[in-house]
Amino acid sequence: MSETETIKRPEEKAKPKRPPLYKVILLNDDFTPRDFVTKVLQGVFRMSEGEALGVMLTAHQLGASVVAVFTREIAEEKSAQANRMGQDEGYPLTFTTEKE
Ligand code: NFA
Repeated sequence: MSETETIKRPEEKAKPKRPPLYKVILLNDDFTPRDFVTKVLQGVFRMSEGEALGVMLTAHQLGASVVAVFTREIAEEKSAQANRMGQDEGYPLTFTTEKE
């Protein structure tokens, strides 16, 4: 430490804060075609076909599946975009976000 450097009180110490993370969750429904769900996951969440099939099948079998984790703004944007793609085709496809 140089002689002129300010000594910070502990409560003033620079604390690099990681932003809180939000999960995007895919919910199952009885109407949206499996192939459509898989295509949305590939397009919006940049998944390979295999990854998208795995996430789609998990939601289909268990009722819900974690898709990915992002900062709040990105999680909300991507789930809104994916929900809009379902709505545009008349499907009840639903993605939600949840703070980790
Ligand atoms: N359960 C839907 C079907 O059998 C497929 C689906 C999977 C929908 C995951 C939504 C989420 N067509």
